[in-house]
Amino acid sequence: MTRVLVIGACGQLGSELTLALRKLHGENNVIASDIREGNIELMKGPFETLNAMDKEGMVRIVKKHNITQIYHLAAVLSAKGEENPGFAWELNMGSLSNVLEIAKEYNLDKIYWPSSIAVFGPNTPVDNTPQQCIMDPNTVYGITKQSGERWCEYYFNHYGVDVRSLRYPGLIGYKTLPGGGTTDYAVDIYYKALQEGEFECFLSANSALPMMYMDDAVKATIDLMQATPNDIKIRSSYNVSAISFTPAEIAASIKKHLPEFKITYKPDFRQKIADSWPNSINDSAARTDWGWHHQFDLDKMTEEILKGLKNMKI
Ligand code: AKB
Repeated sequence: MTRVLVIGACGQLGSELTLALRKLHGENNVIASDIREGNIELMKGPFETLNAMDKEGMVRIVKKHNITQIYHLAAVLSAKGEENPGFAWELNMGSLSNVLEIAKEYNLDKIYWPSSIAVFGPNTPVDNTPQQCIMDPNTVYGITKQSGERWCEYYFNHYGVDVRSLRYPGLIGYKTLPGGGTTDYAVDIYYKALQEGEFECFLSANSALPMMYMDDAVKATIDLMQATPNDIKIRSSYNVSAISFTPAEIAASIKKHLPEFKITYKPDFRQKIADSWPNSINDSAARTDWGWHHQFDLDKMTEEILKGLKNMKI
């Protein structure tokens, strides 16, 4: 029987992925865990308080719930990581090492760990960035994601741990707010458009970045984890892509619904991070190997988010 532990379940991705996993595997077979409690919906199912750096605590939960799969989502993101690089390294790498070691020691069936477009850097080809190319990340977050990819592949090659990973672009959902990322402006903009009718963007008008609506991110993750092991040809992390847009383009998409909406630009330190990342991603390996395809373009996503936020009375 599949018994899942989600680490970092109360974050932006975790809150939605955990609910989807509960639908798939059964409410009581998916244990959410985080350092703090999550929203009401998430807390309806099983929950354990866990600091991702606490290996003994993790082992205790794995044994208590007979866990067979771990989704390890806890991480310090790009912008936040630059405030305290030493801590970001410790948390991101230490927690991944704990999970991989536990998977090896307790013979777990499968592990999921997210990587990011932050593995790319200033010398990476910016358009249609290939799966394999120069990777010279210059944020601590990107360095941990690239090291993590190497570590995952190592555990697969040397110890047979069935670890799978995606290089997420900026993830855009509205149900739980993200924290500490460079792509987070693309979530905040929808809240500000409805609440204040205007938004000051910390990136410049023409900074194109790869992005993905949360429903597509959840689908990509579950599709990858459901694929048969032989179809997973890449054990570091797969490029996945959906849409790519600039702040000016997302503002134009919002204006179709809220014509009075105004955007201004005041780039800060996050501009440099955005400038070091690709504009768009080539994900042909994911599409060929396990059939990845996305469903949401920019306008469809805008429509969904504005409708959802209005229903939440934002
Ligand atoms: C961030 O902006 O740090 C993240 C990411 C692209 O991994 N959303």
